[in-house]
Amino acid sequence: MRKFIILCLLAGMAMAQTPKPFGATPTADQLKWHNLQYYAFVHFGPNSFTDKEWGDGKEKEDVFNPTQLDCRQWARICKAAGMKGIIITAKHHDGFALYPSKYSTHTVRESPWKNGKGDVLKELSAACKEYGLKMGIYISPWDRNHPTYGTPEYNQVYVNMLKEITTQYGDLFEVWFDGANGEGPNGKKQVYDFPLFNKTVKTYQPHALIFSDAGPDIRWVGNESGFAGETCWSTINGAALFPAYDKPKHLNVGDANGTHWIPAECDVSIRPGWFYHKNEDDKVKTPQALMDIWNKSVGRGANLLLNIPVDNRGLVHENDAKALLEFKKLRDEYFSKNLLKKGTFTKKTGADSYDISLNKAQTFNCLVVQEDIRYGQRINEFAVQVKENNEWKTVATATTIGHKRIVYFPRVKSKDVRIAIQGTLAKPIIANVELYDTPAN
Ligand code: FUL
Repeated sequence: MRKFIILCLLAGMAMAQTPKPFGATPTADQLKWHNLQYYAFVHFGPNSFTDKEWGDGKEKEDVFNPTQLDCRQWARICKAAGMKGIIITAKHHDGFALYPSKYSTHTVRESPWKNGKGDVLKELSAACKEYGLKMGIYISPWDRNHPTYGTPEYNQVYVNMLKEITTQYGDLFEVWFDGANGEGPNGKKQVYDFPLFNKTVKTYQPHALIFSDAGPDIRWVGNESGFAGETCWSTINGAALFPAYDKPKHLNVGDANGTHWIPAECDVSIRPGWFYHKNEDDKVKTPQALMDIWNKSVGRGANLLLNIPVDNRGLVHENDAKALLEFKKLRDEYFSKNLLKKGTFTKKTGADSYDISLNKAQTFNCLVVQEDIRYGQRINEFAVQVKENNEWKTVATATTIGHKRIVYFPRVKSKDVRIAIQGTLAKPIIANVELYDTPAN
């Protein structure tokens, strides 16, 4: 009996400690996705050889002939750069498939590469496995080559290709549906059957998250510069969205207390173009520019999908590799010495503040904070304060937090830091706080 009473008491305590979720919350797969934060996009195909961004679908298969294609090199560099996965253009708007699809005659099989015996997706899948990276697929619904494009039959062709892709290359973490919808070879536009496309992905890869302008799992951030809104909600009123949604500002910011959890993903290229162009070899973004993108994507609660235009040899170009690795080094300089290590501080959580007391005064200029998004996104306004001469002084203010917020302020020396929560939709739940002295200012 006594044992029973103790058990009941413990169960009661556990229940009392578990907060109630507020509003829309992420699924288990979305939670895992948030933690990835940073992964690569690879645009590769005939355009990498013809110096185009959008092929017209009439390119001869002969143009695709990389002489040194090495997916292990891509994976090695992405891994060393701190990325968690690679999403590849299995098929871009020109319709050329990087794998030998049964449903097209415009593929690697018809190209001279490896005498038509090659399969880029197969090589990438093996390389990702070897380097512990996740793999994702971009497969453009717009197809400027396929003879059925613009007819209802094409939706089935596309579904067949989706099935090939989702069943032949192991686990996929993300499937990327581009919103572009132009004319095909017969001059007609396609009416896409997105519900059927989504169903196909979920049937064969139940854990893969679907990206499109409208989700259902991940939304476009509304620009190709890599910047999430300064206020950025992972929640949005999902019923208003559709593929090729024309309100980028809405996608950029989301909706406070929105009906659906559809977090933003920032896609941006390390060069001006998505595909490789020799004349952009000296236009690779600098580590500092990439840091700015990091702060405005990951630092605003979104994920960063950074594109690397693999070159016409089939390799990540030396200049891109250099920038990626230097950016990793820079991020480590910023974020490897968290001043809030275990045992160096005490904390006190109140209804509207989170107070940290360091064991001794420290110099810092950056605070990283995360909400416990399992219970929803709640905070919409907060200030970072430090105690100086026994008085709290505000050094920075910001709006939303969500998965992560990175806040910079002029360097200060103090023993006491406070996150003063000034606006919430529900009782705030902070999961993690970090403090850094970064090279930012
Ligand atoms: C756009 C496409 O039209 C571009 O070519 C590129 O693939 C980009 C990521 O998405 O909608």
